[in-house]
Amino acid sequence: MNQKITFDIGDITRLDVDAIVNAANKTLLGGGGVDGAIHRAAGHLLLEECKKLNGCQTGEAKITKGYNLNAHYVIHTVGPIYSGVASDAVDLANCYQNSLDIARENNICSIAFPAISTGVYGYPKQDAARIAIDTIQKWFNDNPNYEIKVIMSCFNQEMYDIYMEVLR
Ligand code: AR6
Repeated sequence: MNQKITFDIGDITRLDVDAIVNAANKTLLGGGGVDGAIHRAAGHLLLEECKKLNGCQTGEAKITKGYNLNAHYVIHTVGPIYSGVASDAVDLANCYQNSLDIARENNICSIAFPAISTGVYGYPKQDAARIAIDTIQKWFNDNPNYEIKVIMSCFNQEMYDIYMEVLR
């Protein structure tokens, strides 16, 4: 069965995949970090579509077109603002799970995730990486007949090394 996780180091906006995931905020109206990079690369029509979505709750996900990106779609999800409570991990896992569910609903066969919540939202990177990998692997097990390639986009070598550590 063709389900696998691979890793890329660099800017997620340059990836040639069906969908890239945006680590957005609840307004879905843009921001800094990967959100800012995606909106800049996609162009202003992305913001126009996002304005119609009525925001997004933490852990949930919504899809738009990709406009000027190589990716056909952007799946916007809102990670938890890390505070150390137990619900942070549940919310973060929901981001990955709900994004993959939306991918499946849209016949998306390749999807790239940034390390959601590990920037401005302050989630400890190692913990977040473990939750990401565990949740994706669980989703593969729960959806055994769906073929999809998942790329973990690492903005730098540090994040890549953390994923490798988690996989060891
Ligand atoms: N490509 C791939 N990864 C990136 C890129 C990029 N171009 N730019 C940053 N990262 P963050 P969050 C990595 O802060 O923590 C925004 O303002 C970055 O190194 O983008 O979920 C939103 O509007 C880090 O590992 O997202 C929200 O308000 C990871 O992406 C808030 O930030 C996530 O960092 C969301 O915070």
